[in-house]
Amino acid sequence: MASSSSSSSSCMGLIVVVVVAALLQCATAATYTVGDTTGWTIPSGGAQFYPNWAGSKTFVVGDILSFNFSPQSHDVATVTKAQYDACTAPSEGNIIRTSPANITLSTAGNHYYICTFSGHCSAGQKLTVNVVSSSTGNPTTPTVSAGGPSPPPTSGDSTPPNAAPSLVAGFGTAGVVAAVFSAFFL
Ligand SMILES: *[C@@H]1O[C@H](CO)[C@@H](O)[C@H](O)[C@H]1NC(C)=O
Ligand SMILES: [Cu+2]
Repeated sequence: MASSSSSSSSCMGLIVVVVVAALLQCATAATYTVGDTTGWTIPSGGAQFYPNWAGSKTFVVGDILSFNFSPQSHDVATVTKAQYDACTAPSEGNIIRTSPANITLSTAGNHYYICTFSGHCSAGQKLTVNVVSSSTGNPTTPTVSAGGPSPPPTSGDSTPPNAAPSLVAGFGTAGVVAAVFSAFFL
């Protein structure tokens, strides 16, 4: 009967949605070595070094920042905007002391990193990157009309702003595209 055919068809549609969504997520992932050959250090070129480095790039959800540094002299701390602005060290759980520190940019919005060694951040060893949800350059977090789950903050003051579930949101965007695709072709 038509019901069994319909059931099989919608199952195929779901598979297509998942596969297409996965492909769209993977297609744009890139790894960026922070500071390129300079690495992660007090920039001899001055405080504009890391803003200049980041400003020449477009970061997409899923991309990876690879910080190369000497662990005896530097670390990488994921911080809030307030901590970034004031060069305030976060709690220990947000500090990486091994190199390379590879950090996946899993949410859209602004992300902030500093070195917590005394004086380094204020001397320019600080990085902020603006992460967009897709390579088509939508800087705003897409609307999650399906009401995706919102993960609770891991800790009070250490959770960066814009901790929206953008991976879920990105999947949602891809899912909508795939759903339209499957509606037409299945
Ligand atoms: C970090 O990223 C670098 C550059 O892509 C890579 O060579 C290295 O293996 C990665 N390290 C870890 C622990 O993932
Ligand atoms: Cu440092």
